[in-house]
Amino acid sequence: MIASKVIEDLKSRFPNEPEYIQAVSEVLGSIEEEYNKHPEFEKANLVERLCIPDRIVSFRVTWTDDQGKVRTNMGYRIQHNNAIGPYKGGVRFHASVNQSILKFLAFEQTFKNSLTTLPMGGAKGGSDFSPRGKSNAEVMRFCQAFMLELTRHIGPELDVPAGDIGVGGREVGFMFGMYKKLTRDFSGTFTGKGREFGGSLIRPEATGYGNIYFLKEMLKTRGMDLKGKKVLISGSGNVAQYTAEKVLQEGGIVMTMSDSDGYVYDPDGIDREKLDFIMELKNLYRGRIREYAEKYPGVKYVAGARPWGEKADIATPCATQNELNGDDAKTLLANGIIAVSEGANMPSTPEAIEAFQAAKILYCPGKASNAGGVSVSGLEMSQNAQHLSWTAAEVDAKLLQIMQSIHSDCVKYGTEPDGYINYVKGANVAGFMKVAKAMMAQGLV
Ligand code: NDP
Ligand code: 2IT
Repeated sequence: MIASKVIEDLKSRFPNEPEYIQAVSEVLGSIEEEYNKHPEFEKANLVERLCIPDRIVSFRVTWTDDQGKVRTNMGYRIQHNNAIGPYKGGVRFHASVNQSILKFLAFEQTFKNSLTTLPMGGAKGGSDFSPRGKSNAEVMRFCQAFMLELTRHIGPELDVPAGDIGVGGREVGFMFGMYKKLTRDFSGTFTGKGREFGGSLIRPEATGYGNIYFLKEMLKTRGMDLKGKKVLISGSGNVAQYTAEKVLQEGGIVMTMSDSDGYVYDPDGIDREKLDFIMELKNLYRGRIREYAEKYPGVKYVAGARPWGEKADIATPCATQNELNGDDAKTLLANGIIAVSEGANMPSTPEAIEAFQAAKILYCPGKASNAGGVSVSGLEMSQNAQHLSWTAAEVDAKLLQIMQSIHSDCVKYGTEPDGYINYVKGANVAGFMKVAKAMMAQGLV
């Protein structure tokens, strides 16, 4: 395989899918050397079979808003690869959703799920519907309409969706309810369910907690920990909130959080009580982060910007793809950043990754550092299949163990001759090898 040739070919076949090409380019660039040690992979054209999804389902979703107007949105499910287990991955509801974004997410999910040590293939779905500004009843009607189509493509051993941007406990509840009504089956077909109906304890916390467990492992390789470290967090949704919670538990100082309108910088740090305010503001009232600056004196609110210009020790982007570019990376480095751990999927642009790696700081891609969410989803599937539930402490201990094992894999496959750990290479090679071996064993299917 010559990675650049495969990428050029994919670009000409899928010319309007920049995010998909970006994700594929990152992976192929780092697995090329390992792949070429196995001529049998090339003979089976494994590379194309791994890059192109098994199946793309797209459909129209028709629903009625509170004014009685009939509305339409697009719905999608990308079933990327099921070599190592049933398709598994989140559902995103956001106005920006399109096929390219979901293809990049499903591709990433395949490698991420492989890293978790659990038997899960990769998928992603979603819609260009945005829950922002919609009433509860509108969100319910939309979720039900979305499920009228999605239901026929999923199942506990076939494809198990979960949350992502714009899809939290409320949306999963509505979708699971409609799935159950249509199939008459109470099965573990969704993860991230409410704890009263089969949801795993610690699933809401899992992505953020896992992100910080991973960061701790990275810091340990340089004899450091989080105590007293200043941390920049972007986003204020699920991943950002529980990333902040774990940073506080580890003695770090949370300087910023954000939403799509701007960011807040709190010179005194966002402490436990202030984080509770943000959680309530975002989860209960669906408010804006600007309101934090209105409540607490001395807090700076910067509209239309991201927090990367602020001085800190650690940055963890937890909002969305391509939210941290090459210039941001240069600013962070000039301000003395020592580690970047991605809570979001592909938040750093290729230029930013290059800058972090050239400066040899600790940098980990989302497919490793944010794998805690899908890991606990996998644990939720196990609990559902056994019709039992584990305690929060049991699930948290398993999550920690999984994040530590992903870190070890990154060290194993990503350590360079000078000792620098290339987490991008480590995660991609480790994730790839397991899927590749499974695909080879299963023949041309
Ligand atoms: P939420 O919807 O809970 O929160 C998303 C946050 O990011 C909000 O603060 C939102 O602001 C902000 N945001 C969303 N889109 C944009 C944008 N285009 N520009 C700026 N800010 C934006 O989502 P999650 O916390 O679940 O997901 C965040 C990231 O983590 C995503 O990349 C997701 O793929 C990834 N992830 C999520 C996992 C999970 O378990 N939920 C697991 C692994 C990764 P606003 O409120 O203004 O929209
Ligand atoms: O990107 C992700 O890993 C998720 N949104 C979570 C997927 C899942 O199935 O829990």
